[in-house]
Amino acid sequence: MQVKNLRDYSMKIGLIGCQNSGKTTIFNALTRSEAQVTDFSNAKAEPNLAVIDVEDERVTRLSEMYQPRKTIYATVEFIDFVGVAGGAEKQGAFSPELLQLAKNTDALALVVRNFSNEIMGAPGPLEDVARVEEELVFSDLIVVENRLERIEWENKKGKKSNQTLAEEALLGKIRGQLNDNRPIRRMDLTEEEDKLLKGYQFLSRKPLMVVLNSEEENFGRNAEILARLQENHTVVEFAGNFEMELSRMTSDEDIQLFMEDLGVEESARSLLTRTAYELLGYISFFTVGADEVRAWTLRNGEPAVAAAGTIHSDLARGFIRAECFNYADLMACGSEKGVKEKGLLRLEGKEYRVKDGDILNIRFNV
Ligand SMILES: Nc1nc2c(ncn2[C@@H]2O[C@H](COP(=O)(O)OP(=O)(O)OP(=O)(O)O)[C@@H](O)[C@H]2O)c(=O)[nH]1
Ligand SMILES: [Mg+2]
Repeated sequence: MQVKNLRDYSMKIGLIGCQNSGKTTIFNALTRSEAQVTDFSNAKAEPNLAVIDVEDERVTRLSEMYQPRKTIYATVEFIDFVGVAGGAEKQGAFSPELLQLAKNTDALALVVRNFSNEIMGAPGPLEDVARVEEELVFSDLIVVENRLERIEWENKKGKKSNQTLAEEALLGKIRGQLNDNRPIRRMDLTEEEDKLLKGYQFLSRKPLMVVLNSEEENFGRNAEILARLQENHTVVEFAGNFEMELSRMTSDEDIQLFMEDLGVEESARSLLTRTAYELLGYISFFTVGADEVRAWTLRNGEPAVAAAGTIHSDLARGFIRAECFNYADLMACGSEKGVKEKGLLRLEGKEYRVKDGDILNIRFNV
């Protein structure tokens, strides 16, 4: 995966799917927005955008403990795209502008309709997933073909370099994969190959999860469809309409009752962001103090010096040690003092692999 600096970073998740699959409904539920939901497909080409805090109870509890002046949650941005048309309208399922936006996302959430609708008829979630995947593959195929043509033209002019030869070979391999209707996501690419693809933002390479948008009446009774979808994808199930109504409710007690009633254990917002973190291999670490309690995002497996760099480049440059304890230990001991007394405060070096829930204080000198 491409390395990017996660400082001031907001994870971007694009909601894509066929027309009328409930993307805007789910977007509203996730972001407590009131974007227009229609039965007829939206001619409006502009996607809806919203940035929300990542619900993380740990940040809330840390904030209660430290009473800081500022509490900063990680954020996630949702982008609600126009639906992918089927049949004859298929050409240009993604307009150039949409394509550009979709390319800048970190992950895609493919919303599939699992409710009947007067206009669209009975749902076909498996077919819809296949159709949208095809659309992603098709969009990448165009990019690959164009680039290969360009390379060939340059080759003819005698501009061969080892770099372009390697790129040509790799793109040829990818083209074969795409022609077999297989997303690039499923290819095992070497580090070398990954580097060659740095300038590309292939849609079928984006981490993707499927959101099965079920009718309230059927929610929780779709084991068979879920199992089929899970053969190839990470899947979550929502009852979109229900979630949208839930997001408009203000009483925590009512929300709890409604959720219990339908057998929903976790809010859509929390489930989706948590799944995205897992899909992307992201973890959270925290910084705490009287001034600020803050959640930061890091890729799983990254060392303490990278965590320091996420906070500020100076902290990475002048890194001495990381004072480190874990959120779970803090909660068990009741205070930072308790953590120290139990000997659970550690001093870690640059190479220490940061774990989800670590609380770090970077000692540095520049
Ligand atoms: N029964 C039922 N209807 C839903 C659900 N989610 C969405 N709908 C309905 O499906 C229709 C389309 O919903 P939208 O959220 O606008 O769908 P969309 O995917 O954004 O549609 P486009 O942007 O036009 O592609 C509306 O009439 C919604 O009320 C659901 O969970 N259950
Ligand atoms: Mg919509």
